[in-house]
Amino acid sequence: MLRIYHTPPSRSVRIVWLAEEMSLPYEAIAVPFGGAPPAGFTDASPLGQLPAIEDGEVRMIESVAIMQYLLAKYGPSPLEVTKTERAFPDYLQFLEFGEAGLTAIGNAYVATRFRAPDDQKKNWTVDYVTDAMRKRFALVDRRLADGREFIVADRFTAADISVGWSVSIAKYFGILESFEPATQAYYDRITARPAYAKAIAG
Ligand SMILES: N[C@@H](CCC(=O)N[C@@H](CS)C(=O)NCC(=O)O)C(=O)O
Repeated sequence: MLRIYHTPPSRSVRIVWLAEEMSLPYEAIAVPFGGAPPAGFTDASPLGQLPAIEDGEVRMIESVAIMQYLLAKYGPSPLEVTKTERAFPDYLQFLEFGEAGLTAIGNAYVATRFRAPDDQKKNWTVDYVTDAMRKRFALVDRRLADGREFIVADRFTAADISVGWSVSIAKYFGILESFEPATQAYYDRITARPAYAKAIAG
């Protein structure tokens, strides 16, 4: 069975959320922050990061790649936009943008906020990262400003899981003081899904 190393609110939420949306059987294995890792975790996640999966002989890290793998292996699913659909380029862009554009840069913010000595918590780099993230989230605001319900393709897709987790974590860490109304409505809409509730509950 698919094993997902999962501790909310980390990026492993993306994987459990997708598995729930696809009704995939899986086992979630908790990885305590700062505690002893469970058996198998070090092999599955050489960088010690979440998420990681084991699926038979497959070991994977990188949340968006794992989503692509699960969709390809256990699909077809309407959560994926295929190359014959007009929204295919937008789908690829926002699927990747959720991690590469929106949140990868945020690791420096989180690490500095929680691990840096007090006198180094406020510095030029933190201000730069915060400003860069706000600019990147403004692209999500602009995308949603026309009233669309979902980020691409007029339906809920894996791109919403990718971007949606990023929006939720920006709220969690208070990186954005408030959302634009369209982004707030988007956040409310996608986090009301039962699959998200299951994933964030752990
Ligand atoms: N690009 C990776 C990032 C993984 C990542 O940074 N995960 C965080 C949790 S959300 C983590 O494990 N941080 C602890 C660390 O880097 O030591 C992905 O999308 O899976």
